[in-house]
Amino acid sequence: MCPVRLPRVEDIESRLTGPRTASRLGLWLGAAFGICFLTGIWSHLQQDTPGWLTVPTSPASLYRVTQGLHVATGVATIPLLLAKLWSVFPRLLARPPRGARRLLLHVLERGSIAVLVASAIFMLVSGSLNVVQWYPWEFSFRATHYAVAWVATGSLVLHVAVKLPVIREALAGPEPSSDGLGRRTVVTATLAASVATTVLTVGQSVTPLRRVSVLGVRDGEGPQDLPVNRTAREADAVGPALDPEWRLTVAHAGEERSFGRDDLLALPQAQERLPIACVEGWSRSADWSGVRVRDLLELVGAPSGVDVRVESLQRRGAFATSVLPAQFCADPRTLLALGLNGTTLALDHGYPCRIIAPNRPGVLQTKWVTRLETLA
Ligand SMILES: Nc1nc2c(c(=O)[nH]1)N[C@H]1C(S)=C(S)[C@@H](COP(=O)(O)O)O[C@H]1N2
Ligand SMILES: [Mo]
Repeated sequence: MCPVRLPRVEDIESRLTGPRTASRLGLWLGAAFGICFLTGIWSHLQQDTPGWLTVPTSPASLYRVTQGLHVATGVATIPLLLAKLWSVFPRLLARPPRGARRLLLHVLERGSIAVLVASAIFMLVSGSLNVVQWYPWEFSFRATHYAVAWVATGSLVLHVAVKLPVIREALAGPEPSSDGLGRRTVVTATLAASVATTVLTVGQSVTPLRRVSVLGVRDGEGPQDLPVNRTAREADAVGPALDPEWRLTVAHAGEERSFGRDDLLALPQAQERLPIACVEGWSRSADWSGVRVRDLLELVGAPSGVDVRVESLQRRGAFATSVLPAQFCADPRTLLALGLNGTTLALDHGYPCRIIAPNRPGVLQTKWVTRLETLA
C-alpha cells in the first residue's frame, strides 16, 4: 500500500500560477484598488465633510466622475482578485518552516494575508450589494465599508512591503521563453474579463454606453428620462406632496416666508444642466428649471456664507434632510427645481420642488422639499 501523502505546492503549482503571474496581476489589482480607494475617500469626504474641507462647487460633474470611477474600478477589481487568488492558491499548501523565529514570521505573514483577503472580499461583496440596494445585514453600510477600506489598504501596503523582494524578482528579467506565452495569456484573459465586466456595468454612468451595459442595475428608465432612486410612494411622500395646501417655508433668524408652487413659479426662473450622480454608481445629466436658492435666501435677508438645512416632506430615513453648505447656497447654479427636462417635475423626482446643486452626491439632492432654514 502506498502511504497517503499530502500534496505539496510544487504538485499543483502549474506553470501558469506562481509569483510571476501573481505579481503581474498584482500590479493591475493594485492600480484598480488604489483608484477605488482614493475615490472612495473622496466620496466619504463629500458626504461627511469635516470642518477643514470646503468642497468646491466646480466642476459640476466632479462627483459624477469620481463616484463613477469608484464603482467602475471596484467592478474591474472582481475578476482581477479572483484570478489573483487562483494564482496563489497552491501556496496554501506550503509547509510551515522549522524554528521558532521563522515560524513566528510565517504565522504573521499568513495572518496579514488572511486579513487582506477577507477585507478585500468584504469590500467587493458589500459594494456590489449596495449597488443593487440589497442590505442583508444589520450594520451601517457606509460606516463599515469605509472602516474596512482602511483595513484592506493597510494590510495591502504591509503585504507589498513584505513581498517586495519576491515581486522585484518576479517582475525583473525576461519571461522564460518556455512558459511565457501561457502565463501572459492568463494575465491578458483576466484583464479582458475585467474590462468586459466594467463595460457591462459602466453605462449606468457613461450615458453613451447605456445600451451595452446590460448588467448595469439602473437601465436609465424612469419618468422624464431620468432614473429614480426612491419613489414618492416608498418615501411615504405622496399625500403631502400632492396636498394643495403644500407650502415651502424659507426661514432665517426668526424671519419666515412661505410660498406656494405658483408663488415660486412667479419668481425669476433659471435653467441649469446638471447631473444626478448617485453614490451607487449611476449618474445622468438633466435640464432643470426653478428658482435659484441664492435668490430665495435673499428674500428673507439671509447673508451669503451661511449653511442651509433642507427639510423634506419625507418624515423618516437618513435622506429626509440635508445640509447645503454655504458655497453651494451661494452658487447661482444651485436651484430649487420646479421643472425637469422641459416639463413639471414628476412626483418621483421630487414634486412640488427639489434641490439640485452642482458637484453633489445624489443622496444630498433632497426631493419633496418643504423647508429651507439657515444655520447660525
Ligand atoms: N427626500 C429624499 N430625497 C432624495 C432621496 C430620498 O430617498 N429622499 N434619494 C436621493 C438619492 S440617493 C438620489 S441618487 C437622488 C435621485 O434623484 P431622482 O430619484 O430624482 O433621480 O435623490 C436623492 N433625494
Ligand atoms: Mo443615490
